[in-house]
This record gives sequence, structure tokens and C-alpha cells, in this order.
Amino acid sequence: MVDLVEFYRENGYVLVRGLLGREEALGYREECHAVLGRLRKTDPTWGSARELAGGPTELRHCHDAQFYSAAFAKLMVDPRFTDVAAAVLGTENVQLHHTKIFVKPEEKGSPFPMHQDAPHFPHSRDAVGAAIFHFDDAPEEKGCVRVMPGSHKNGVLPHIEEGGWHLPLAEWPLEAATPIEARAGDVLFFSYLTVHGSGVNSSAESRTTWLVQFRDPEAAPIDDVHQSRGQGMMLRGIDPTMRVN
Ligand SMILES: O=C(O)CCC(=O)C(=O)O
Repeated sequence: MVDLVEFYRENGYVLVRGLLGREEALGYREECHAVLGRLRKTDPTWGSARELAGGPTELRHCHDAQFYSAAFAKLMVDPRFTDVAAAVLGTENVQLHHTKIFVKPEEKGSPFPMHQDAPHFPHSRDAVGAAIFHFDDAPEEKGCVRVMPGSHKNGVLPHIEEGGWHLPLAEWPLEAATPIEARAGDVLFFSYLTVHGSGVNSSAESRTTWLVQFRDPEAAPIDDVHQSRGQGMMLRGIDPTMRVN
């Protein structure tokens, strides 16, 4: 755990290999696709992503999946996950911000332009992070997540609001970022200050992930800009602030 935390502190991210078993991850893949199959179809592709991809692409999503399938409620409090989340935040206490399933469909899965998460939901402290659970393999051609190592040390950068709160496309090309190729069961942890994005899924298989955004409860939201069902639920430890979110 010590090496992993050191890597995270230095680089703003860490990929934890095999946090889930492969078969277990593939089971969650089925669960994600089943949830999406029950959901009315909407596409959250950012306007700026269309510009980046140079043509139409697609993304399927479901926010707060733990309200639609108990499998996700269970995984959210699994100590294999929450112990790493606590370690990278440097706290005993881990609180939920929100979760989302993303499926990037084969051949045309939408990219995400480079951005930080902080401008989407600023907090009083920077102890906010994300964990992306990979439920199938995510090589580069599937539009794996890409990060700018060390970028979390530069604070919040000015973002462009139009098209989805992103960094200027020409100044922040996806190709300049490090691709984090992952296998089913791997979980990528990164700070909400780490600059990240992802490419188009041009492969023949969809890419299935589940993102859990979490924080130290001592980090309070600055504005009421991002509400989600279940926000403030404790995933590990206690909320010493006794704040009503
Ligand atoms: O899943 C991805 O490819 C990136 C998602 C992302 O950047 C985000 O939700 O902030």
C-alpha cells in the first residue's frame, strides 16, 4: 500500500491491478449492460467530444447505479476498494460523491477531452478522487483513460464551459497524455485535480467501466453544482463533520 500511495502522491493517479478477479469483473460487466438495457436511452457525449472525434460518436451511461442494482451498492463499500480510497486520500473516512457507469460502444465510443474533475464540482479541500473500475479490458484502441502525470500539482486550471467543462483542445491534445491500458478487474484511482481524458473506442468490443467519485468528508462542496442521489453516504469510517449534504 505504501508504494501505491507514494506513486499516487507523485503522479496524481495509480492503477491497481487485479483489485477484482477477472471473472468477478466480467460479472459486473453483465450487470452494467443489464442496467443500461432497462434504462431509457440518453447520450451524454460532450459537445466538445464530437469536435475531438471529428464525427458522430456514442456513449451510454447511468448515474448512481447503486439505486438500480444492489451489486453496485455492495461494491461501493467493499474494503478492497475503500481501503485504497482511504489510503490515497490520506484519511480513515471515505464519503460518496457520485457513481456512473460508462459504456463506450464498439467502433464509435465517444472520447472525453482533457479536463480536471475539480471545475465540475469544486470542494473546500482537494481530498477528492475517482476510481474507475474496469469491467472489461481497455487497451488503447478501446479509448482507455489517459492522464497527465503530475498535473494534480498545478491547482485548478481554467476550463472552457461550452461543450462540457474541458481544457482547450489544441493546447491539450489527448495524444500528449499517458494511456492507462487496463485489464478487466483493474481499478484506476486519480485525484480530481489530475488532468485526464480518453480517446475514441475504435475497436470491435465495447468498453465498460464504473466510476466512483469519493472524498474525505472534511472536503465540503463549494457550490451546489453537482447533486446526486446518495451523495454523502459513508463508504468507510465516519463523518466527523456531521454535515447535512
Ligand atoms: O471513462 C472515461 O473514459 C473518462 C471519464 C471521465 O473523464 C470523467 O467522467 O470525468
